[in-house]
Amino acid sequence: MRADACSRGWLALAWLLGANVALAHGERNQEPFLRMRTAQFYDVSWSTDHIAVNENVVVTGRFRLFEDWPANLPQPDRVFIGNGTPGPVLARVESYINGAPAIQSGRLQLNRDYEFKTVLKGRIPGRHHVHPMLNVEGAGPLLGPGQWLEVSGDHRDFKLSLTTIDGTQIDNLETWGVDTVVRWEGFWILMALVFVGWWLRRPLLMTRLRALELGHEEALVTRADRRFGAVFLVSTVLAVFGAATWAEQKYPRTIPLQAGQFRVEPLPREAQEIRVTVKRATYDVPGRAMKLQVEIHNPLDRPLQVGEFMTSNLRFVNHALPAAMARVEASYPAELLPRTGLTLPDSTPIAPHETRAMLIEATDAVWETERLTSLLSDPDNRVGGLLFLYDDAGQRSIANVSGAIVPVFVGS
Ligand SMILES: [Cu+2]
Repeated sequence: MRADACSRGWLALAWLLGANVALAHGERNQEPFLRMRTAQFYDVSWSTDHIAVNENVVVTGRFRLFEDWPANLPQPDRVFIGNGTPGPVLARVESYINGAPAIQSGRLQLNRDYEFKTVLKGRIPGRHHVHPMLNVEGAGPLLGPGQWLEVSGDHRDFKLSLTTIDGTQIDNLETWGVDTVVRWEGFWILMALVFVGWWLRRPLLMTRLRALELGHEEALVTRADRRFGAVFLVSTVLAVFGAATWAEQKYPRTIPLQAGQFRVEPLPREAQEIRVTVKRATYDVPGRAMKLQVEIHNPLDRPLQVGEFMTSNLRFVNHALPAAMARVEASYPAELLPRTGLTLPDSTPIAPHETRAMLIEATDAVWETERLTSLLSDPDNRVGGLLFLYDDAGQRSIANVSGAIVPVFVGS
């Protein structure tokens, strides 16, 4: 949510300055190493692009925690699945990782894949950018792709009703218990006012300083003051004790949500993992082209073809491969699907058990517009992403791609 708050600030500033801004919400401001080498989201889809207040949108997909996780980031020892939206415009009513409820945080493993599902309920009307998101303790929010969602209706109609495990019916969680909070806050504010008022009704500051200077400090605290102090102390302790007892009796069963951690097994590994070694990676600055010279070993008994290179939620798809094109969901945001896709100077299938050196090119202005070219000034200068390969039966395999990248400033 840090990114949200920050980008809202910038949006407000840009609006004040009369600038024409695109209404996304700050995902492009994250450093490239955070976006290219942490959580790699894929197969993400949104059940709809329009809901009314109180209706649900379901976001599903998978992510892989990248093998070449940045050394300067903490490991994903405590991870929480959420959603990246501009503020609490949706209420997350359900979340799952690999089918298990992901209400709590938990440890996830690097270089493994997980399936997620979140159910989000429309709360505040408007046009919102909705991302799946992983919060990794110490590393911050890691965003998946964002899709626009229209929420129509009236916020005043929003209702979050549920039945607790002890059978208590909660008509609307939004307002439930708020009266009690207001009453107690009011009580403590009153106590504070009485205490401060007691001392404020006297002559203040200069008079008291003068008394101190003359050595009359005893006159500053009277017997009545001491008695008041004692009564106040006792009544404060009694109020705290009484309130705790009252709450204990009214709500005898409470379960702290975040006290435990969830444990979930990652999805099974692919039977035979495909090894991709990056021999040389360059970014052609004037040509806006990422060129990866790789060596791919095909351990399978079927020929393989490169179908897609995915990094930072951008999908460079090989348009010549129907199996890869079929995997592009209709709901996937168009701005994250560069038009030229993936260029392969040598597109002949990699034969079973062959090791092939090949060039993969991803050329698009999106490197600039998504502000990924600043990776050239990242201290560790590494690029990362997933390579999707398909065999002749359309079966997909996913391989990690990572390596050091060198900028090329002069056109070749
Ligand atoms: Cu966004």
